[in-house]
Amino acid sequence: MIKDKTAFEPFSLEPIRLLSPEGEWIAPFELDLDEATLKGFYRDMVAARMLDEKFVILIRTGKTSFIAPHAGHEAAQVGIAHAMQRGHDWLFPYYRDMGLMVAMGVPMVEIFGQMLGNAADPAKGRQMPSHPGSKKLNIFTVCSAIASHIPPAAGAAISMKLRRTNQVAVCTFGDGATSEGDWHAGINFAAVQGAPAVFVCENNHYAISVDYAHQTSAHTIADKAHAYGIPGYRVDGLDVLASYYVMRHVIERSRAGAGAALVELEVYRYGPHSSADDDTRYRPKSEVDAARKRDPIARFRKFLEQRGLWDNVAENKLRTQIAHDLEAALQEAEAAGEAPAEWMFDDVLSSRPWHLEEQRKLVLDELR
Ligand SMILES: Cc1ncc(C[n+]2csc(CCOP(=O)(O)OP(=O)(O)O)c2C)c(N)n1
Repeated sequence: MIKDKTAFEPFSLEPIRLLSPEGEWIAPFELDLDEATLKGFYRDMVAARMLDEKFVILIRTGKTSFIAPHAGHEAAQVGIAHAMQRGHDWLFPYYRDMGLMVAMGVPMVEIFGQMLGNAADPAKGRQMPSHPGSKKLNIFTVCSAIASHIPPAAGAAISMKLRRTNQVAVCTFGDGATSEGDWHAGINFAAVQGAPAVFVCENNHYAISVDYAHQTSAHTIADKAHAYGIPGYRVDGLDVLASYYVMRHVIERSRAGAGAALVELEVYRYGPHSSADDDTRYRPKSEVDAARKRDPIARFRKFLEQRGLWDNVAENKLRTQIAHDLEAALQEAEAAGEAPAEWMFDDVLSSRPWHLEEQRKLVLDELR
């Protein structure tokens, strides 16, 4: 039972939901978000979706080599970002979080630079595409190895507690990650240390072709929190307001000293696992079509329309603006050109030892 926005109950049988599938506000407490904030959520969700569509063009035209579609995860990702103190708290994301990057405020030029791996890439072209990070915004760089970022998130949170920085570490991952040893070790450590860490599963029910029933016999991912003595919240991740309010409650409870928590945001991934996957091999098209009818963006739009905050004119204006911004950012990123080859030797060690110096010289001579 939900009593109010500061008292969500963990381990609910049904996912916590504040918006009906038709976009009606069904929470037993007053909405306390102003018009600009609500429209900001919607703008970020639409931008995330349009970015996902743009990535498909990038892969089909050979401009990038890897994408991990995030369409279907927008409500969850926008809810997570807006519940954080962005730039103060730390985010430990995973590769499907490009919509989360948009909502965190990572500049689009940096996002495209990362996808192109060129001179516009803050990671200097040394990462796999769809593996962003941001030093400025306290976003830990994505690592491909599933769940390998859980122990670093736990460590950062323990450090925040010891140093009394008033920060929270928010760490995201998929349902498959919860079967990894790193996941259990990291969460146990954060829990036992009472660290301000919020672990967030974007449960899209598949780990590539492995469906939920073959992944775990746990009834829900949130239930796994029982093992570590921390609360586990199960949330409708297609509902941006439920995602936001529960995340805000859980983040602020951690910040106030109540320790770690686990949140499960139930979503659906509309696209294949990645550009290297054919999802028609393991899930019926009818399942994807049915999921598309529960689109988180359409649902939130209905909510805004019912409150007189949105219409077709606003929708067209928004989409035109985002399309323009995305194209401008992509062109700016492309214009940056290739990442200089010698960048691969930068920032590896605090000073370059003789053998790296020698290799750097070899590369430069070769290029000349
Ligand atoms: C340690 C490790 N094992 C296997 C892989 C290969 N792999 C890449 S993504 C993935 C599935 C992860 O699924 P999930 O955690 O549910 O996240 P999703 O991609 O569904 O969002 C696997 C097995 C990997 N990257 N790292």
